[in-house]
Amino acid sequence: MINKDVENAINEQIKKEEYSSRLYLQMATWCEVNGFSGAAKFLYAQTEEERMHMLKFVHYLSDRGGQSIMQQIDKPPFEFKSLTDVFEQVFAHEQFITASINEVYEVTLNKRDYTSGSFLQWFITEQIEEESTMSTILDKIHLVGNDKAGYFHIDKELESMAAVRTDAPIE
Ligand code: OFO
Repeated sequence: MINKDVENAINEQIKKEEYSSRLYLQMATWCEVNGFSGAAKFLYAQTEEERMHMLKFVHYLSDRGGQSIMQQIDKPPFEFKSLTDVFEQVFAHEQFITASINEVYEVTLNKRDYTSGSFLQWFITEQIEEESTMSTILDKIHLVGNDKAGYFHIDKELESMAAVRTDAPIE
Protein backbone atom coordinates (compact mmCIF):
# COMPACT_ATOMS: atom_id res chain seq x y z
CA MET A 1 0.00 0.00 0.00
CA ILE A 2 1.39 3.39 -0.97
CA ASN A 3 2.17 5.94 1.75
CA LYS A 4 -0.72 8.43 2.15
CA ASP A 5 1.48 11.54 1.85
CA VAL A 6 3.05 10.21 -1.35
CA GLU A 7 -0.42 9.35 -2.68
CA ASN A 8 -1.64 12.89 -1.93
CA ALA A 9 1.43 14.46 -3.55
CA ILE A 10 0.93 12.35 -6.69
CA ASN A 11 -2.74 13.29 -6.78
CA GLU A 12 -1.74 16.96 -6.72
CA GLN A 13 0.63 16.25 -9.60
CA ILE A 14 -2.14 14.49 -11.54
CA LYS A 15 -4.15 17.69 -11.25
CA LYS A 16 -1.21 19.74 -12.56
CA GLU A 17 -0.63 17.41 -15.52
CA GLU A 18 -4.32 17.59 -16.37
CA TYR A 19 -4.13 21.38 -16.14
CA SER A 20 -1.07 21.35 -18.43
CA SER A 21 -3.06 19.39 -20.99
CA ARG A 22 -5.95 21.87 -20.84
CA LEU A 23 -3.62 24.87 -20.90
CA TYR A 24 -1.89 23.67 -24.07
CA LEU A 25 -5.24 22.79 -25.62
CA GLN A 26 -6.44 26.33 -24.99
CA MET A 27 -3.20 27.77 -26.36
CA ALA A 28 -3.54 25.57 -29.45
CA THR A 29 -6.95 27.06 -30.19
CA TRP A 30 -5.53 30.59 -29.86
CA CYS A 31 -2.76 29.69 -32.31
CA GLU A 32 -5.28 28.18 -34.71
CA VAL A 33 -7.53 31.24 -34.81
CA ASN A 34 -4.53 33.58 -35.12
CA GLY A 35 -3.03 31.89 -38.18
CA PHE A 36 -0.30 29.83 -36.53
CA SER A 37 -1.40 26.40 -37.70
CA GLY A 38 2.03 24.82 -37.08
CA ALA A 39 2.18 26.09 -33.50
CA ALA A 40 -1.38 24.84 -33.03
CA LYS A 41 -0.40 21.34 -34.19
CA PHE A 42 2.60 21.38 -31.89
CA LEU A 43 0.46 22.38 -28.90
CA TYR A 44 -2.27 19.84 -29.74
CA ALA A 45 0.44 17.16 -29.70
CA GLN A 46 1.70 18.55 -26.40
CA THR A 47 -1.84 18.31 -25.02
CA GLU A 48 -1.78 14.56 -25.70
CA GLU A 49 1.64 14.23 -24.15
CA GLU A 50 0.46 15.89 -20.94
CA ARG A 51 -2.51 13.57 -20.83
CA MET A 52 -0.10 10.66 -21.16
CA HIS A 53 1.86 12.07 -18.19
CA MET A 54 -1.33 12.30 -16.18
CA LEU A 55 -2.31 8.71 -17.03
CA LYS A 56 1.14 7.44 -16.12
CA PHE A 57 0.59 8.76 -12.60
CA VAL A 58 -3.00 7.44 -12.49
CA HIS A 59 -1.90 3.90 -13.41
CA TYR A 60 0.99 4.06 -10.98
CA LEU A 61 -1.32 4.89 -8.07
CA SER A 62 -3.65 2.06 -9.03
CA ASP A 63 -0.71 -0.36 -9.27
CA ARG A 64 0.40 0.62 -5.75
CA GLY A 65 -3.01 0.24 -4.13
CA GLY A 66 -3.76 3.97 -4.10
CA GLN A 67 -6.52 5.88 -5.81
CA SER A 68 -6.43 8.84 -8.17
CA ILE A 69 -8.91 11.50 -7.21
CA MET A 70 -9.90 13.78 -10.08
CA GLN A 71 -9.98 17.36 -8.89
CA GLN A 72 -11.44 20.68 -9.86
CA ILE A 73 -9.26 22.24 -12.55
CA ASP A 74 -8.82 26.00 -13.00
CA LYS A 75 -9.87 27.56 -16.27
CA PRO A 76 -6.72 28.21 -18.30
CA PRO A 77 -6.08 31.63 -19.90
CA PHE A 78 -7.48 31.91 -23.43
CA GLU A 79 -6.19 35.31 -24.59
CA PHE A 80 -2.57 35.91 -25.44
CA LYS A 81 -0.71 38.96 -26.70
CA SER A 82 1.37 37.13 -29.30
CA LEU A 83 3.03 33.84 -30.20
CA THR A 84 5.94 35.02 -28.06
CA ASP A 85 3.57 35.45 -25.13
CA VAL A 86 2.23 31.91 -25.67
CA PHE A 87 5.65 30.29 -25.61
CA GLU A 88 6.90 32.45 -22.73
CA GLN A 89 3.98 31.10 -20.73
CA VAL A 90 4.64 27.52 -21.93
CA PHE A 91 8.26 27.74 -20.80
CA ALA A 92 7.33 29.29 -17.43
CA HIS A 93 4.73 26.56 -16.94
CA GLU A 94 7.24 23.79 -17.67
CA GLN A 95 9.63 25.31 -15.10
CA PHE A 96 6.77 25.28 -12.60
CA ILE A 97 6.08 21.60 -13.40
CA THR A 98 9.76 20.72 -12.95
CA ALA A 99 9.75 22.33 -9.50
CA SER A 100 6.55 20.49 -8.67
CA ILE A 101 7.94 17.08 -9.73
CA ASN A 102 10.99 17.76 -7.57
CA GLU A 103 8.70 18.46 -4.61
CA VAL A 104 6.89 15.15 -5.12
CA TYR A 105 10.27 13.43 -5.30
CA GLU A 106 11.22 15.04 -2.00
CA VAL A 107 8.07 13.63 -0.37
CA THR A 108 9.04 10.13 -1.56
CA LEU A 109 12.50 10.57 -0.02
CA ASN A 110 11.11 11.87 3.27
CA LYS A 111 8.73 8.91 3.45
CA ARG A 112 11.47 6.47 2.36
CA ASP A 113 9.26 5.33 -0.51
CA TYR A 114 12.10 4.39 -2.84
CA THR A 115 9.79 2.64 -5.30
CA SER A 116 7.91 5.88 -5.96
CA GLY A 117 11.21 7.76 -6.04
CA SER A 118 12.43 5.44 -8.75
CA PHE A 119 9.15 5.85 -10.66
CA LEU A 120 9.57 9.63 -10.51
CA GLN A 121 12.98 9.46 -12.13
CA TRP A 122 11.25 9.12 -15.51
CA PHE A 123 9.50 12.45 -14.95
CA ILE A 124 12.66 14.15 -13.73
CA THR A 125 14.40 13.18 -16.96
CA GLU A 126 11.34 14.06 -19.03
CA GLN A 127 11.33 17.58 -17.58
CA ILE A 128 14.89 18.16 -18.81
CA GLU A 129 13.59 17.52 -22.33
CA GLU A 130 10.39 19.52 -21.85
CA GLU A 131 12.25 22.60 -20.63
CA SER A 132 14.97 22.31 -23.24
CA THR A 133 12.46 21.98 -26.11
CA MET A 134 10.41 24.97 -24.97
CA SER A 135 13.42 27.14 -24.28
CA THR A 136 14.85 26.39 -27.75
CA ILE A 137 11.54 27.36 -29.37
CA LEU A 138 11.41 30.53 -27.29
CA ASP A 139 14.99 31.47 -28.23
CA LYS A 140 14.09 31.16 -31.91
CA ILE A 141 10.94 33.24 -31.46
CA HIS A 142 12.93 35.94 -29.65
CA LEU A 143 15.50 35.90 -32.47
CA VAL A 144 12.96 36.74 -35.18
CA GLY A 145 11.54 39.63 -33.13
CA ASN A 146 8.62 41.13 -35.03
CA ASP A 147 9.65 39.80 -38.42
CA LYS A 148 6.58 38.27 -40.13
CA ALA A 149 8.66 36.03 -42.44
CA GLY A 150 10.53 34.77 -39.39
CA TYR A 151 7.25 33.88 -37.69
CA PHE A 152 6.19 32.02 -40.83
CA HIS A 153 9.34 29.87 -40.72
CA ILE A 154 9.00 29.19 -37.01
CA ASP A 155 5.42 28.11 -37.53
CA LYS A 156 6.57 25.66 -40.23
CA GLU A 157 9.26 24.33 -37.93
CA LEU A 158 6.73 23.80 -35.14
CA GLU A 159 4.60 21.85 -37.60
CA SER A 160 7.53 19.51 -38.32
CA MET A 161 8.19 19.15 -34.60
CA ALA A 162 4.52 18.28 -34.07
CA ALA A 163 4.77 15.50 -36.67
CA VAL A 164 7.73 13.97 -34.84
CA ARG A 165 5.90 14.20 -31.50
CA THR A 166 2.75 12.63 -32.90
CA ASP A 167 4.78 9.75 -34.36
CA ALA A 168 6.71 9.16 -31.15
CA PRO A 169 5.61 6.04 -29.25
CA ILE A 170 3.74 6.77 -26.04
CA GLU A 171 5.37 4.93 -23.14
FE1 OFO B 1 3.96 16.99 -17.98
O1 OFO B 1 5.39 17.92 -18.59
FE2 OFO B 1 4.81 19.43 -19.40
O2 OFO B 1 3.74 20.09 -18.14
